Amino acid sequence: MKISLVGLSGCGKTSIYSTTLGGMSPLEVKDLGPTVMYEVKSHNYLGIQISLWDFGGQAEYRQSYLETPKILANTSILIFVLDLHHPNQFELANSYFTDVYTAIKEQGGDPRITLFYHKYDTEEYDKTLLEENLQKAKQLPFIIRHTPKEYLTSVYRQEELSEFVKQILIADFDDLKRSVEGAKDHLAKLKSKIIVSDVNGNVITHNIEGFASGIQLREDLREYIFACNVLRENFLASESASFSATSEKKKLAAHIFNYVLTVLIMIDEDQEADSPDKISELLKEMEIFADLLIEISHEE
Ligand SMILES: Nc1nc2c(ncn2[C@@H]2O[C@H](COP(=O)(O)OP(=O)(O)O)[C@@H](O)[C@H]2O)c(=O)[nH]1
Ligand SMILES: [Mg+2]
Repeated sequence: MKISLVGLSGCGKTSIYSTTLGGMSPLEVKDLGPTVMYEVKSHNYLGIQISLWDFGGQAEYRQSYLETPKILANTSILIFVLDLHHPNQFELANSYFTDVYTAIKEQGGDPRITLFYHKYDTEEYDKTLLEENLQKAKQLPFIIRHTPKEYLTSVYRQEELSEFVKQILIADFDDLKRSVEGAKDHLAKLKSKIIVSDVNGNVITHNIEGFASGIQLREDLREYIFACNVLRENFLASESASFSATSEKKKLAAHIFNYVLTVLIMIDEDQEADSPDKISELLKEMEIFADLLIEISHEE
């Protein structure tokens, strides 16, 4: 699935990628250099193979995409990023969108259009002005004409931004959406700290306050899951496996289902425990979820 991230230079495209799928924090993206031409990043997300094309937005590159529109072909999802801190560029953004969209159409594509009203924050920006700009942006002809799915985004609300990106990635997969919602509901009812992710370390959902920021799992936990997965594959030679670690008062269990899905359960003995029934119910549900992921990756 090809996702094209498009917008004028400096509107925040690379930052959006980096703070969601790229595993960086908002502070780390402050001094990103401009993207030269375009960069393609590949991701396996819940069994779906995604290639995310970050199209550098400087004038010379914009010109070259339109001269070689083939590079825009096969876009399934077009994410257009509009910088709310630069209203003087709205008109230019409007015509850039129109040119890119026309080029994709001419290549036979029919992308789903998503719009990010980006930098919706008051980081070095005035609140009143921001709201004014938003109202002005909503009147842009391309937005009125195409009625894209809209999001108010900021890298400074990283968890929310990641949630939006996740929604966009799975929007075409109804069963998958239901399973993700199901997992969320389950976790909300449990007292143990739980993270559901895929074996590549993409967080699907968790119930730990203040834990996750981007889509990528924290590095130490990601490495732990990789290690467990290598053991499952090469030593146990099974589709699914469980691993556990205990110290005096803490217990950590990693369950891997059907090659793809992992459930990390962290139990602190000082805290009230969940009944074993509830935990095994969750694990059964996640096993079904894993089957679905396998189906999807075979369809893709
Ligand atoms: N205030 C604010 N600044 C942002 C946000 N996202 C990106 N930026 C800043 O905008 C500048 C350009 O970002 P970059 O990702 O390189 O833009 P690109 O050219 O579209 O890839 C950088 O200084 C970022 O720190 C945001 O959500 N809010
Ligand atoms: Mg860039």
